[in-house]
Amino acid sequence: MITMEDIVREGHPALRKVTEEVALPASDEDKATLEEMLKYLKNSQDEQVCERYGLRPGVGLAAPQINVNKRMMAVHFYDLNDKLFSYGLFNPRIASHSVERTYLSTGEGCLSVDREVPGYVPRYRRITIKGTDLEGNEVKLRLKDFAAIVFQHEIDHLNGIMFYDHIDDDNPFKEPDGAIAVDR
Ligand code: LHY
Ligand code: NI
Repeated sequence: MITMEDIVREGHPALRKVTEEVALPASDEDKATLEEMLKYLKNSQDEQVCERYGLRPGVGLAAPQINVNKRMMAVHFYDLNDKLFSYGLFNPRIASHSVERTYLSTGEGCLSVDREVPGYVPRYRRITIKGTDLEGNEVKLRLKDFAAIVFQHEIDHLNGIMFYDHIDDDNPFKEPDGAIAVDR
């Protein structure tokens, strides 16, 4: 199973690479890796497993974070309406997005960053994601607010981008133009 020992931290070159497209249909090995990533998220949200293995709770994970240079990401969380978003995706991409922005009022964190980085991270408020799920189905997801933020955070990892790259250095808590805050 994936534990915090497998998760690379800030400064590791894997986090700054643009990852490679996954050849589809996915190999058994790629599928197994992605399933493990999704399993990490579920484990990290299970109080007992989390405690026992010293996991840091997470809602999203991207392959470069376990030093795998491929376009794969997993998410597992409930949104404000208790709707479950649980996916392992190959080659996810933003097919379209709103002009309107959003940001998490608490700022963002990252399983690969062992410090707090204060500031607002501007994100698109609505996005449409296209990708391929663990069963090999092409999926199209329309996401907004918190769900949109998490997917954008993970897709950024596939392009070597960290959340704090988006924070305004001079004024970290500047309200992004035309943005609505999300509380989670
Ligand atoms: N995981 C973060 C986590 O806490 C994702 C995240 C995204 C947190 C947006 C807060 C806001 O689950 C990762 O760092 N994955 O890359
Ligand atoms: Ni992250």
